[in-house]
Amino acid sequence: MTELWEKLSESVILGNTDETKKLTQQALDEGAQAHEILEKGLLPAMDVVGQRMKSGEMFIPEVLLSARTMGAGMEILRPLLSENDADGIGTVIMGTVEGDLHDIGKNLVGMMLEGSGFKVVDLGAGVKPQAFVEAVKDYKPRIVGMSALLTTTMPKMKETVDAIKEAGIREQVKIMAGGAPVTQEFCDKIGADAYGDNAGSAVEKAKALVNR
Ligand code: B1M
Repeated sequence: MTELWEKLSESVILGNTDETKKLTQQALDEGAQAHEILEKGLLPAMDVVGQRMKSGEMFIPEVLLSARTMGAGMEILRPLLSENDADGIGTVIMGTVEGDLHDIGKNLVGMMLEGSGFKVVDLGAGVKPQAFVEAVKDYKPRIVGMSALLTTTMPKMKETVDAIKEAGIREQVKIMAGGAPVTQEFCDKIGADAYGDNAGSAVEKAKALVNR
């Protein structure tokens, strides 16, 4: 399947949505698992896009197109990643923190959590600390999940933890954080309960937080 993974990655990098959908479906038809398609075809594309963005070979509109194309592939996989979502082992509210629009990783973690039995309430991207607080009050989740992709928005994670403390509801929820620049050390420093390195580890950590 190596050639198919390469073609799939290339179609995401080029922002060719129709081709990405077609190749994702083809991989499924040929027997690939949803997580395999993500790991071997879709995610490596975003690494290349990141490198090209950094080196100035790709600009924001092209990166955005690739991100949307990646989303189109992920949508085909969503029902397969979320197929055992029946029992609901707890609610997780998920959001990318204020000032940060990157939502692909958050969406992926959300899908994987749904697939593991959590109910996920997605607050979207650019979520203010106070909006997390209101959502905790409204949805009474067991876990608050924060994502950040920019070093400049990481401090918003601490502000969010502090806002939850100030609202007097810190004891009601566990807090998990992740995103490319986030580390275990950072999570410890801001007072989060868990750190997810990737979507798989996020699921493991979330389950541990609710004793599953
Ligand atoms: Co942005 N961007 N971007 N970008 N972008 C990065 C993050 C960057 C590293 C690129 C680079 O320079 N190499 C860089 C950040 C540098 C830094 O802060 N140190 C960067 C920059 C600078 C910017 C802008 C400032 C560019 C500009 O305008 N000059 C701007 C900021 C806009 C804003 O947010 N205010 C910007 C904009 C954009 C786009 C809008 C064009 C687009 C986002 C589209 C979208 O998300 N809808 C975009 C993209 C696509 C990227 C890259 C290329 C890819 C990010 C991605 O989706 N990765 C990225 C480079 C890179 O990371 N390679 C880059 C795939 C995704 C599955 O991974 O999100 O890490 P990730 O999620 C992982 C884990 O981190 C973890 O699990 C996920 C799955 O394994 N995880 C969690 C994530 N959240 C978690 C939560 C958890 C647990 C685990 O618990 C709750």
